[in-house]
Amino acid sequence: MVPCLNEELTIGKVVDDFRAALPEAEIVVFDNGSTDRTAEVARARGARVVREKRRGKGFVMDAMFRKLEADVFVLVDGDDTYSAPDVRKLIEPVLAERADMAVGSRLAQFDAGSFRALHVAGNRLLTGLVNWIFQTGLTDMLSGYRVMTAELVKSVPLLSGGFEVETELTLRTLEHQFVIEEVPLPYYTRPAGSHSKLRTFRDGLRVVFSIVNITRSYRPWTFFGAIGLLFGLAGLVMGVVVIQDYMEDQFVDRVPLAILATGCMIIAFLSFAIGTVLNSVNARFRELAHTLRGRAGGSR
Ligand SMILES: Nc1nc2c(ncn2[C@@H]2O[C@H](COP(=O)(O)OP(=O)(O)OP(=O)(O)O)[C@@H](O)[C@H]2O)c(=O)[nH]1
Ligand SMILES: [Mg+2]
Repeated sequence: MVPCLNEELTIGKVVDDFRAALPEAEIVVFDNGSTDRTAEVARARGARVVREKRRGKGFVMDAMFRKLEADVFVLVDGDDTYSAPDVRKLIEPVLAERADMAVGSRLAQFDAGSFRALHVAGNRLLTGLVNWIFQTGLTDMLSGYRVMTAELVKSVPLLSGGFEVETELTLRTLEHQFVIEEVPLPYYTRPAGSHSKLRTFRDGLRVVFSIVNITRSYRPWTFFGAIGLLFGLAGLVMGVVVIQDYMEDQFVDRVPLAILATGCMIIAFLSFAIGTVLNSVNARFRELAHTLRGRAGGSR
């Protein structure tokens, strides 16, 4: 599966390289109505071309996951930055049933110009945040080179439309208790004249929001606990001052501070309460999902 938007320079080579590396595979290019010759080139090289109306890599991946049937799914960008000859290394963990998803991690070995300024640091920061919140040990959460089982592709919903889709895919995969294995693979530079669709700050922010949103839904205790802790500590500090003030002469001089401390404490308790409620709701939903999967004859 190759998501493509205006990649006429590279798509031909990507299709050829993957045909050579994986002759048994069907190659499907998902195009968002490119204004260049992407679809034409892909078709001429023997790939099936599927058109997606909704613009955005996230929408395209949602369409791929819903429309295609296969035993094993390989996802790769159409900009010729990932290594086709290594595809079997990436398929191996899935075929050997060690993992439900194998991710080509780019941070082990990459060309000097392959990442733009800030992108390595940004990726490390975002991946680190996810590792911290979700207790994982990933090295490249944003890779576009992945191999997945059919079971995973058919059970992970992708709702985000843009470049935050890799984040969403990674986090939902973990939430569904699928196993991810990373394989260090090379990452090459986009050839001269071809253009990235990624906008550093806009898409970086969208990734951050997507991490925050998914944390709120999947780890409510972490999310609301953090808010509660913040307000609780603030309320405590202010409350201690007010209590000391009262101890001195049995009279509260700092009434506004007392009210503020109370407000903070109420917010803190509310946050903890919301976190606890959502945590229980989540737990019951997980039970339900587990049961349903068992009834459907799933092997998990
Ligand atoms: N169909 C479709 N494909 C897209 C869209 N946006 C990006 N793509 C494809 O998704 C792949 C990744 O996009 P890139 O622009 O290379 O983004 P990136 O690899 O995250 O960023 P760089 O490191 O700058 O290359 C490429 O094959 C794009 O053609 C879109 O809106 N529709
Ligand atoms: Mg790219």
